Amino acid sequence: MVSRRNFMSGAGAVAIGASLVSRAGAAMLPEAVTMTAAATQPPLSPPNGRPYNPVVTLNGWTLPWRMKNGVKEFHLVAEPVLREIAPGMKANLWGYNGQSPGPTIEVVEGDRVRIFVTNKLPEHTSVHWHGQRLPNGMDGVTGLTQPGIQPGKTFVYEFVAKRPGTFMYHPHADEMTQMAMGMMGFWITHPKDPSQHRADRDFCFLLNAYDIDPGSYTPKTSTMLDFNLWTFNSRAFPGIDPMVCSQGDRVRIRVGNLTMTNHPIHLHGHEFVVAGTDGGWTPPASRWPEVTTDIAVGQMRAIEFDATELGDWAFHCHKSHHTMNAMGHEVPTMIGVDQRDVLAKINQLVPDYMAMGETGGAMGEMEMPLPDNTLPMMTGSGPFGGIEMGGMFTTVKVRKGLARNDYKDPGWYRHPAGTVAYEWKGSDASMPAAARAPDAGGMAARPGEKVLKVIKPGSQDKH
Ligand SMILES: [Cu+2]
Repeated sequence: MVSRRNFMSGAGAVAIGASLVSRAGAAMLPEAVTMTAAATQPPLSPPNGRPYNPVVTLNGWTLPWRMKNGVKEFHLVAEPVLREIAPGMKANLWGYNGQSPGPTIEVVEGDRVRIFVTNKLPEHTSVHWHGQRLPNGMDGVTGLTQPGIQPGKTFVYEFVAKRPGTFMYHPHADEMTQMAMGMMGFWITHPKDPSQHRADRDFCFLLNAYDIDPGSYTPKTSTMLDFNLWTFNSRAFPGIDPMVCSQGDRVRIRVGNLTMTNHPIHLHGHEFVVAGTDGGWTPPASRWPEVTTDIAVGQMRAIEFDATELGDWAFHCHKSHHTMNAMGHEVPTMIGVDQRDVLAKINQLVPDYMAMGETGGAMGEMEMPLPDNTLPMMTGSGPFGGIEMGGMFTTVKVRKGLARNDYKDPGWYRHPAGTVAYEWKGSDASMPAAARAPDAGGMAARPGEKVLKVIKPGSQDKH
């Protein structure tokens, strides 16, 4: 899926001697590799340079480089892209090298890195290397440390990746627009000793958010709070791939937040520790077990756990509106409202109208006509029916005995007999007292307990 569209552009078809190749090469940009797919690509094992254990970018990929006189050279192209948010919805975003977010850049502690940035956007841009120690003039803040990169121009950034850890990149130029359009990417600096901070599976992705009206394709860039698409790496569930692990693996998940609000990220079935932040690796003595960690705006967290428990474990933002998609946020609460009469009247005027939620939401499996190019609010189905989730939701799938580099979706977990919650089929009398349904008057009393009748203020006046 990697296309080499600009490969050796400018080299021409002239046979040249070896000594000329390097001189011609010196004037040539590294190829601008581009990606056409939104699926998770396999880890890029380093073909040259110092060894490291590569990461897997969720619904993303790692940018290839070339080595030139000991310098790692990358070529980022800032450009408009068409990103599939999930099957059934595409968005006109801005990104790098064919996708939003841009490709992950992976280097090794101590590497000298040269990044060529070509601007194919209709306005100026820059790239800020979030979290890096570098010369001030390489920090990428338009107006402050450099002039903006004008459309059609290429700038060069060069620095030594001094500190191992997890970083991000994004523009510091017309940020409101450029971040709202999806311009961001991940940066990993691996430790120079590959036996340090080792994980068997090392995933990474960015949290991002868009405001795209149902039926349209381009984000509203002035939105400050009311986003309607909450995404991992510009993908919404069920478009987000699972994170596949082998039982017993040490698993790391690195998450950066470039939305405009915080996200409490929650893993089911396992406890994790926060092993890294934007500031670097956390000292082991400072780590405590968590099942949810809040990631503030502009922050990065690397969580680690042992994948000991087999199954399909939910992994999601714990803000319930962030596990929803675009359609249906403006629906009034109808719990307890008998809508039959009014529905009959509305249906004479609007034949497709559906009454919603007399007994709750129940929208996960609802089929209603949608405008083109949008995603229903709660969607995705599993082996037991509708999952009723969208947005920032995926699964960690733990299976026995997977090969080290096997990341393909193993399908749904097959639960051993007797390990799935089941319907009670016995008699009411054989149920523990606490589990019996309350009678109409209020809470069921245990033997010897008094039932308090509560009279609310005002309720007596009506008699
Ligand atoms: Cu969230």
